[in-house]
Amino acid sequence: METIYTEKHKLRDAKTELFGGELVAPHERPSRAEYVLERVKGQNLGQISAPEDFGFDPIHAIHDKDFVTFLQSAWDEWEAEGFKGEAIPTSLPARRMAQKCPNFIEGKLGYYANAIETSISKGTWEAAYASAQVALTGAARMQAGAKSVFSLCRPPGHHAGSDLFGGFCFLNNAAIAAQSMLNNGAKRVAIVDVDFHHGNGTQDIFYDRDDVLLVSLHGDPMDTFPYFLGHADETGTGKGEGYNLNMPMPAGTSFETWRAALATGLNKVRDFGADALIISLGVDTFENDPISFFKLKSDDFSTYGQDIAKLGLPTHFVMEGGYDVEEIGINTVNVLTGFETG
Ligand code: Q9C
Ligand code: ZN
Repeated sequence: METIYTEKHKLRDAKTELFGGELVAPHERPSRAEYVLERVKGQNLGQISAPEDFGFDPIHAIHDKDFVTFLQSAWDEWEAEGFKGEAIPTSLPARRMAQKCPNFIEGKLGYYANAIETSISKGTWEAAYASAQVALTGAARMQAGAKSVFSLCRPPGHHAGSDLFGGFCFLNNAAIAAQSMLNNGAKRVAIVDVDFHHGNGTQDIFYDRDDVLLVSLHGDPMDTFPYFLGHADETGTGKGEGYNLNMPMPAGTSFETWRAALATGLNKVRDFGADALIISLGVDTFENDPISFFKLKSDDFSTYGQDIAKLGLPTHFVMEGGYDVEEIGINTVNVLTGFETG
């Protein structure tokens, strides 16, 4: 399987994440992608290629133009104010508050945030743009007939909505890849999000559509991030009704339970008649993940990679979360090699 990767991910190197009331070193750090890359090389997964540049059009096909402009200029605007720390909002438009975007950068940050752990730092935009281009290059490979491809995206994307950032995400790489496939001839694309956290951004983007099926397996949002979306009764709206399947699960969920949910999700994908499958591949379901509560072991990742292969669909793996940095290379590549042997 070919891997798409660029060193530009290293430009996303924030110093701070708001966690437990403290500013800590971010869980979403450059070494994550480097561990995965090393393992890809060590296991001879296949060729490693640099992304092509598809420009802004495929990004604007998913994201609001003003939001994209905001991401591009946020750090410069923040720095110009002389603030000492990294850019985080302090005031958010909560229930019943005006939806007008303010002029001042601190207000803009609040307007566009769906979570505030994620500081915007110098280089964040450049890395997020490159990450989207990695996913677009993966999509182009699929369109050219590849059976599978691995887009080693960083920063991740599934918490980013059309005009929202947060949860370590800025641009929704998987959604951008899905839309690009549709714009280039695919009729139906399924996204199966196996990251521990609910893909709230992806759900928001495709909620009223019947050409993208979203299946998400995740920690119950009553008990974990992102808290406000991801419940089982969110099934889609309008013509999108029935094209969103959430499977929230409780703390301590075993692989056996998780695998049964995956089987349900894969059956739904089969019935949907997808031309192509995108896996939002977060490996924070691992038992030792520092911010999650499922109990998957390293071998389980190989097993579910095989389960996915049994669908027989062209499959694009897009990297999302996973924070036990030492093990994420092993767990990620186990899914990919499991898929290849399945
Ligand atoms: N107490 C992804 O996996 N904060 N994002 C969690 C834990 C945010 C995760 C707080 C977690 C975001 C792509
Ligand atoms: Zn996650």
